[in-house]
Amino acid sequence: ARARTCAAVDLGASSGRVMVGRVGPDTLELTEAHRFPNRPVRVPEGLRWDILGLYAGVLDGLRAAGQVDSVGIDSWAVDHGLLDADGALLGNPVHYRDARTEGIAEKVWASVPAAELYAATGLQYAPFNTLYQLTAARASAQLTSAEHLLLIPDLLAYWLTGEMGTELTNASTTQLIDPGTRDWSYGLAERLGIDLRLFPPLRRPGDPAGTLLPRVLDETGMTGPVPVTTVGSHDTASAVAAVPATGERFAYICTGTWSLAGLELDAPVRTEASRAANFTNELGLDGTVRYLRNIMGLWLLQECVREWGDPDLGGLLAAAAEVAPLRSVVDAGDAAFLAPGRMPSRIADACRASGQPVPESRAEITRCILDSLALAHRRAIERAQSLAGHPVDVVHVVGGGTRNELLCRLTADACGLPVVAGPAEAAALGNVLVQARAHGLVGDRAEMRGLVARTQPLRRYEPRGDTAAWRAAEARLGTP
Ligand code: ADP
Ligand code: LRH
Repeated sequence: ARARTCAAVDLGASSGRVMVGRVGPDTLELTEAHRFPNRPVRVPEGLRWDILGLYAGVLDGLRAAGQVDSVGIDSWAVDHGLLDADGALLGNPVHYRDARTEGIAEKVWASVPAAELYAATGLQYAPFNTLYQLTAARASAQLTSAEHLLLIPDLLAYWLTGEMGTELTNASTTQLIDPGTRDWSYGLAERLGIDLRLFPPLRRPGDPAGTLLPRVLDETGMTGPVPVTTVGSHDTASAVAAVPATGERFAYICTGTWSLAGLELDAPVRTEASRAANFTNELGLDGTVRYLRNIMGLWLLQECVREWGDPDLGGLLAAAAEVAPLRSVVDAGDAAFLAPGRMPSRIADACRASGQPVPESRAEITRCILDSLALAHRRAIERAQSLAGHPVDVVHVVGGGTRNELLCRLTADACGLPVVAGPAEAAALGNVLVQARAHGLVGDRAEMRGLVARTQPLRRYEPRGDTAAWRAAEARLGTP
């Protein structure tokens, strides 16, 4: 059978990579062409993405990939570049961890109550939702003079092709989309004074997104035409597309900088109970909804490791495995952990405040983080099932965190369900598969997932013991 070569540009908050996928009806092979760090930069006005550095990494990666049949791009959500009337970028995109959105939500809720926002958009409250970022920037010189707003993957696609669009799965994280109509929430935007004309027209996974510009072909050593194909450009949408589930009764956890834990549904859940539990309804492929909760994820560990001067991760995890379990836990869903800096002492403070032993050694702090993540996974998956009325028998863990065996094992124990871990590069695989599908090489979602399950190494963790200890730890944290 035919097979084709698709390049996946996948930018995570901690690293960017260009992966090369060889895909056919019975083939799915992924190799890494290039990986580069994603290091945000603090300047006097705040925390910024080094977007030119990332774009240079993308070009290096495409050159290393060699000639390909198609290119797709996904990245972290909500962030964007503002462009002037000439199509030039106005400044470095603001990082979603920047402090500019502090106190902004309360202002928005004064004109549109939080319950009404949730009913209209189904989106969780997170301070960084694009809606709040745009409100924070309202009077800024950049936003006032901007003619176009491009979400990060759409900005890179524009630089590669010269064509502008707004990809739907990522647009759903702006909090300006109605998950029922899967179109802009026009009335809401008008009430909030957000000009939707900044966004170029919506495009959907599978749509063509132009071809590489002659200059880009030159720089990457490719021969044109090379199409850019729209994928689920939100990295989480791409990752969920590659979850190797074989039925409907599954939950997923996308573990990387974040843990995104929840379900794939046919329709959004916009009940008051769902809002109170801060579950989000992001849009996925083929009319699906990603019903999930954002958990701080391995960010907590990344920030500690950074503060400790980058010790070897393997050694740290081995030591953490020897520490007594569930001594102290923190609420890994708490937005208090969003900002960078001083993470070990912030974790110690949270343990002290809840009357638990304060973790002191690096191994103890690491164990506290992993126990806390597993506990947050348990809570999200349990709540998602009851709020959506959708029971599951298995938890699929995908993303970089699948390389952390202790985390996978603790997650199985905490959930009291088997965990199937892998693939680690789920977002890149989902990206490649959607390109392949647009080019007629694979069939529907179930077929894409079947192909991942047949071809990628997966590891199964059976739950050990009962979940009593986890329920007791949960009680120490209160209700959320
Ligand atoms: P993102 O896409 O958000 O940048 P990734 O999915 O690449 O994140 O996951 C990165 C995380 O995966 C790291 O922070 C680290 O905790 C974990 N990780 C990566 N490699 C390993 C490894 N060899 N052992 C344990 N954990 C790992
Ligand atoms: C993960 C992710 C997540 C968003 C966050 C901003 O990379 O896209 O789904 O909530 O970044």
